[in-house]
Amino acid sequence: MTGLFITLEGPEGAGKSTNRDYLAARLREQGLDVVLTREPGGTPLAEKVRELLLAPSDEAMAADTELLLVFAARAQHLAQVIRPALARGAVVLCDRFTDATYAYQGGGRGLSVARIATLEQFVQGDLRPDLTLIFDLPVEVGLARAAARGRLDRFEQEGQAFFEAVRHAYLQRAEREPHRYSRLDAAQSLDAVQRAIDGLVPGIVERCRG
Ligand code: T5A
Repeated sequence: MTGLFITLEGPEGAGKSTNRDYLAARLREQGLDVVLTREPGGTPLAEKVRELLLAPSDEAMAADTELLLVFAARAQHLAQVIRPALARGAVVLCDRFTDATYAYQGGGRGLSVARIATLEQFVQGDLRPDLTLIFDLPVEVGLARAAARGRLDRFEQEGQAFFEAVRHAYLQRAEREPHRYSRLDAAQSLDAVQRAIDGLVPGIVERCRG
């Protein structure tokens, strides 16, 4: 068995967390060791950084501060959770990872791809996800789902243009590297999305056992 690093990405309210749990259950049925985690966060310290990133505040956060906090949390998460799990042969299912940085800090905030790539290399070395599921849906549908949950976090308070840029950045990345990304139509019913996920399970199991 070799470890497999799978990330779930997409705009707000796309169904990443719901479907991460669904995929984990399907993979565990196949006898795989599955670790569920998320970003920003995934360790007690990284979860504290998450609170800083998501809490609305009177002091505007500079885009570079946001970028560095995201990667600081990621360094901790990699050291404590992701690398050890992959080393023991587990499947890591991570709700958001560095594609979110390219989408939100790159697409949304307008930071340069080169700057993000420098930090990516510094923090991750050569580690990249083996497979990334992109849950894609119109921005307004995702925001309506997120809003139905109640109080909006610091990112969810951004406007439509910000999230259109986030979505565009995700789709552009998926187009450039089609072998790593699998795009799912997240505007469909949850049942339909989960049937599509069922279709991915045999390939994932094969990669783990291969
Ligand atoms: N961030 C993160 C960065 O800026 N840079 C980074 O590098 C990283 C890693 C994290 C924030 O941090 C930012 C991006 C984010 O703004 P988060 O909580 O991880 O925040 O992300 P959110 O997208 O805000 O999480 P959500 O919980 O809103 O979205 P999910 O996980 O995609 O959606 P989920 O599964 O919680 O579903 C939302 C609701 O929709 C329903 C669910 O039941 C739930 O009620 N739903 C559906 N309803 C109908 N049809 C479907 N197909 C449905 N799928 C789900």
